[in-house]
Amino acid sequence: MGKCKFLPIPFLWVLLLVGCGNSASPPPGPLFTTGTTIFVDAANTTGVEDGSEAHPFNTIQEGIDAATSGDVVGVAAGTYVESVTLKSGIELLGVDKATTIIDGENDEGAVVALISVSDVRVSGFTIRGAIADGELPGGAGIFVDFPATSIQIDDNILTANDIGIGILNASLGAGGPAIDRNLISQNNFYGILDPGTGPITNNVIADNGWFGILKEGNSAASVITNNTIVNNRDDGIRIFDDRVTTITNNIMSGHRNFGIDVRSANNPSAERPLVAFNLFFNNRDGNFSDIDSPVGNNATLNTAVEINSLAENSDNIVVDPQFVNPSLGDFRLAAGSPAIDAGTNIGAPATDFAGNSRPIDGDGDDLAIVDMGAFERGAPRRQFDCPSGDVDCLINAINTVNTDGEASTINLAAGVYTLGDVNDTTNGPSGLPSITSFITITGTGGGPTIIERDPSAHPFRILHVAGEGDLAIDQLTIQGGDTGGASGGGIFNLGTLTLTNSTVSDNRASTGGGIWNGGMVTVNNSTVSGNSATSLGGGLFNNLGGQLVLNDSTVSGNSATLGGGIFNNGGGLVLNNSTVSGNTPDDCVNC
Ligand SMILES: [Ca+2]
Ligand SMILES: [Ca+2]
Ligand SMILES: [Ca+2]
Repeated sequence: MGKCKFLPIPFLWVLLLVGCGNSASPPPGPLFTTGTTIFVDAANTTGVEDGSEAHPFNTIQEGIDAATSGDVVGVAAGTYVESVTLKSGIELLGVDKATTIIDGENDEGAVVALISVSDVRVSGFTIRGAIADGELPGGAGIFVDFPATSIQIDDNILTANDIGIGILNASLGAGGPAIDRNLISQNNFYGILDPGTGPITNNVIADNGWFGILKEGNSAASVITNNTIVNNRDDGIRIFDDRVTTITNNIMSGHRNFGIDVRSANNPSAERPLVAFNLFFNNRDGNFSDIDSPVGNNATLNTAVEINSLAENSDNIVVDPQFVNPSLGDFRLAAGSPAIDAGTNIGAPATDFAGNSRPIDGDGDDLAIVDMGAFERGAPRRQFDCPSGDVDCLINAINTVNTDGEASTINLAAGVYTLGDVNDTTNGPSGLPSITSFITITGTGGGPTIIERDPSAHPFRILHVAGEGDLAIDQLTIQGGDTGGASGGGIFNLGTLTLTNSTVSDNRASTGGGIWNGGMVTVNNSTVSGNSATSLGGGLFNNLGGQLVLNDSTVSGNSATLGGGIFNNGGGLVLNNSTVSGNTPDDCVNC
């Protein structure tokens, strides 16, 4: 859990759509309920198509044509080379936006057209290929004309179009589309053109050729909240002769021109945008441009003081947002980002781009405030810091976490932590309290960090992980444990144990001299060496029902009666790029 898989560049955006960290919430909305769903699957080449689950249509338009108001058109993964036109009252849902692709193949108009419709939803697709050879007005991935109420465009990828989402006649509609949680990137001209009255929330709008969002020519009043708008070639947001627009909780960075560019030269009735609680950074020509009379202020405003000096503006900041990995398209907020808990909860959406709920107290001050941008960062982990060799600090920290259950990291200064007494007797004696909660123990560098048993003390192992425990060890050496007859000389694991950049050495037991496992053990870039067992598994013993995974690790110089390196007693065992060699009398039994 909590693992975030980074993907190669061509698929970097997949990172954003699968979500990472503590993301758990699936996209909202029902998917593919038999009885109300028309099924579409490009893979159906039988020639028999009736829209049932057994005989799906093989084009999306066939599914829409067969649907009546209230139906869902559910589309299986695949690439659909077509342009589709929606009807009112239909939900068009792809099963997975990364793999359910509508490709207009250089359609000069729209790939998905919503013309004078209401009560429709488009969700779960990659939509691409609306391209008009560089000519205006250009093609739109999703094109909305005469927007009415209840149009929802959410959780899509719009890329490789002239315009990601284009709306026409927005000022005439009763309500514009709600545009939420879309990745709108690498379109030739605009990310979103003239959004109308609907809220624009939680979108990542990046690397588009001109503007991230353009509101032009009396588009209706709209709300732009909690978007991450980055690296578009021209402006992040341009407001041109427009109705009042509320812009809050957004991040605008890396634009060649302006973060926000307000122009109103031609229309004395144009209204001022309300700009509050946004983050601006590194917009080359200026963060906030407001240059045209008669209603403009004729200025380029760069500092937060300057931007907030306008009567309509407040609480904006100018600072590096500290994205996790912007060069790989990962615009989540890193720990310590100034955008964490810096927005306003008023008017903020209840979830973020990844579908995680907002707001979360991301800075640990017990106040849950919405973050700026499309991503809400999770709660910080509690940290304990122990001075070099302070065993009491380590024991007290483990006891505290076991008692209150709040996942925590214990940082150990470099040095030797020598255990002199038994602290727990579960499955035999241990020098530290049994781990019954979520704990990371990490060396902080600057030299080795060693946890060892005092050689003159009574026998005990170093660590015990209970079935409900989850222990991660990083940059530590676990050495000198001796159970005096029980199993697991260094570590006895029944729960989840992860060793990274660590060493388990010179421990002794009956079975599992270094580690005895009946749960889940993952060993990354670590060494298990010089351990011994009087019977089975000198380095590691993996019991029936256990899972043992070694990545980029070494098991060497251990000894036992059988299975000097590893004795696998019927558990799952995976060796990835790892070495098991030089053990006595053998390296690996049942491997
Ligand atoms: Ca067909
Ligand atoms: Ca927050
Ligand atoms: Ca807070």
